[in-house]
Amino acid sequence: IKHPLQNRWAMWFFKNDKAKDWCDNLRVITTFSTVEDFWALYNHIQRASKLPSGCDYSVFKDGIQPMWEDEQNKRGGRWLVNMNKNQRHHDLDNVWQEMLLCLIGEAFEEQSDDVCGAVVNIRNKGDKLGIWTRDFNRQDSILKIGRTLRERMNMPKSCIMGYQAHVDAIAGGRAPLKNRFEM
Ligand code: M7G
Repeated sequence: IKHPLQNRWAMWFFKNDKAKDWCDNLRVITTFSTVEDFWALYNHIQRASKLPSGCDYSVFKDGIQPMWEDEQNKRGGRWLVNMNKNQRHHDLDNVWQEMLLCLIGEAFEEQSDDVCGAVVNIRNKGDKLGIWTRDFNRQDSILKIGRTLRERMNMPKSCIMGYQAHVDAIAGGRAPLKNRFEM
């Protein structure tokens, strides 16, 4: 018998094809709801660090699309972890794996309900990891999630994480997004 997870999750892949709309480049790979099915999937697919630049993996609760516009995301935001270029080789896959284990293992405990999913962006300018939560007004919950993340990922104190609201991303503009919270 397989070990059930608390939630069913969907894993998504994004491949940057500039000829298409952003949404049309996003595909579900599969869903899973047991520990064994997660590892079967994880071990079968390409490591994040081996993806071409411009690609993303996302893992979201089943029913939530990994986009700002989803009903469960539109009032939310993300904790963003920026990686520098030489971290792709050493750290990226480990940090992403730890993020996924936090997610599917419900490491955020009472805050788990606030968590929608996680994203890794492979980018030449620097890879990014994010945990998306459903409401940027829920400060206490967001800060607890941030604290758990920092501990579990063993992030050095020198590494600052920012929380950005999706509404700010949608509003766009050329200026860098302001952080609603930092830690
Ligand atoms: P990115 O892939 O998050 O980061 O956003 P990057 O700038 O490092 O590549 C790149 C662009 O993709 C954004 O400026 C948007 O045009 C588009 N995009 C990204 N996301 C996450 C969304 C989304 O959730 N919804 C929509 N409509 N577009 C998005």
